[in-house]
Amino acid sequence: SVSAESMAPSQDKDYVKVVIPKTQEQRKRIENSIENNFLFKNLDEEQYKDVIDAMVEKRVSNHEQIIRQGGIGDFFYVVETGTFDVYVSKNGAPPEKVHSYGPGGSFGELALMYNAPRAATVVATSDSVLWALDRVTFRRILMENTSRKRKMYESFLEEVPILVSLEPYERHKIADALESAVYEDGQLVIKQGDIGNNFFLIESGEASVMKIDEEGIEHELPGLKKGDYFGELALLNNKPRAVNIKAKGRLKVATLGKKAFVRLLGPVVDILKRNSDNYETITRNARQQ
Ligand code: 1OR
Repeated sequence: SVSAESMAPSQDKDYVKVVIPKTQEQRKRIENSIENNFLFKNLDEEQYKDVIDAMVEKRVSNHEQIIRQGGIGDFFYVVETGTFDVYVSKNGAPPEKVHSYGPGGSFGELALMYNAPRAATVVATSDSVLWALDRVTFRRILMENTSRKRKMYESFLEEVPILVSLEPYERHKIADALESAVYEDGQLVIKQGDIGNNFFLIESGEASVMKIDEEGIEHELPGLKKGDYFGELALLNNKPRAVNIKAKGRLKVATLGKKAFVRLLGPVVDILKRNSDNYETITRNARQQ
């Protein structure tokens, strides 16, 4: 379990900033590596500079072990180039591969956030370049945002039916990437025919679903409620939005961009596709009414 104390970001300003001298070229490479990483979103200018100042370049060879399950957490890592596999051994059983990372990925935050032993072993599967951030700087700058978001979405994501089959850690990664948005009664969330860029989960409220047929006649389809999702179809099939979706009363949604959707919902894509087969039946039934 996680004690409140270990989660509290340090309040005192009584720290010495870590500054590892680096070239302009190295700074540029760090910026590119963290550009699409959600843990680095919403940093102010000073925090952003402090993080880059503190990072250390680490070149590793194929097969090199970066983190050992059970070990002590010292650094958080961002991948600039190369690939890594993650292994977990449960109750002394042989380690199983559970995940892999490529450029832009990051790992090693759990032990630093929770003052816990390393939860997995991470091994390079090619010659690679990493940027390592020390524990103190990680906790001072990156932890607050990360743990706030993971906590905020945790209980909600546990109750989303499509996500129940995921590991808790996979839901944490989804939480890192989610952004909430609010729509007022009657506001259009998705417009039929538009290009799709986002996936939506309903945090609270309801949405109505309307399909306009070839003759321009609007048909009402079954509505959506808390825990339901929408917007996946255009992302799965690269097709225009198939329906109009409107807020029915105040609607709060959590959204994922397309890239994050593909990366994080990979394990449930088959379920999403299977479920979407039902849409045709639903649409047909609605037309017959
Ligand atoms: P850490 O500090 O514990 C190992 O060091 C890192 O591997 C860990 O932080 C995560 O950043 C990363 N479970 C736990 N840690 C994982 C997992 C994981 N995948 C990557 N890491 N999974 C659950 C396995 C039962 C895999 C989920 C896809």
